[in-house]
Amino acid sequence: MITMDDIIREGRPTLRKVAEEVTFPLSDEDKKLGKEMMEFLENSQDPQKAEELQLRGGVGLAAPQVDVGKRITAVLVPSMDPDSDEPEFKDVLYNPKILSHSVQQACMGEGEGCLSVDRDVAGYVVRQARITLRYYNAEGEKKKIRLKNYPAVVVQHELDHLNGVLFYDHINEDNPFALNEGVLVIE
Ligand code: NB4
Ligand code: NI
Repeated sequence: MITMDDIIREGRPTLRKVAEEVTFPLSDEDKKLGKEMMEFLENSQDPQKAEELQLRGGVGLAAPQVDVGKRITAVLVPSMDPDSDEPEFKDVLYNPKILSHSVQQACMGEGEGCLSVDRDVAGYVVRQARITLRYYNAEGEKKKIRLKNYPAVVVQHELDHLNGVLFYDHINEDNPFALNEGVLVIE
């Protein structure tokens, strides 16, 4: 089981490297890692388990964060509708790639946090509002999906990890809350 002790923090070299693609059929190791990463997110979103295991809440986790330099990420975006228990988006993504994106940009109104960064870094992280994503699932099936707003931002945060990029790399140092016109602020 993955816990906070398995998550490496900024300063560790793996977080700044470009991760390697996985090959298909997936090895048992790559399948197991994907499952464990999703289990971490599920536990982190379960108030009881998160408390017991002392987990920070997470909606995404990328393999480099557990010191594995492979292009694997788990995403679990809960539904925004409190009456639905169907997640907004849930999957383990192998070799994900953004095929195209909107001109429109978006950012989280609260800024972003990262399980590999033990401090608050304030500021807007401006990303693409909508993306067309291609990835392979654990069964090796090719998926092509469109995501917008919150789930699109989460996936872009995770893809950054696969390329050695951390969220604060995108924050304007001089004016962390500077925003160009037309950027959608996700509340
Ligand atoms: C990834 C996110 C940072 C910004 C937005 C948010 C949380 C993360 C990092 C975009 C992607 C992890 C991976 C949350 C959280 C809302 C949903 C459901 C119930 C608690 C949970 C809290 F925890 N970010 N943390 N940060 N990362 N929303 N929520 N809630 O997930 O570093 O690379 O459980
Ligand atoms: Ni992160």
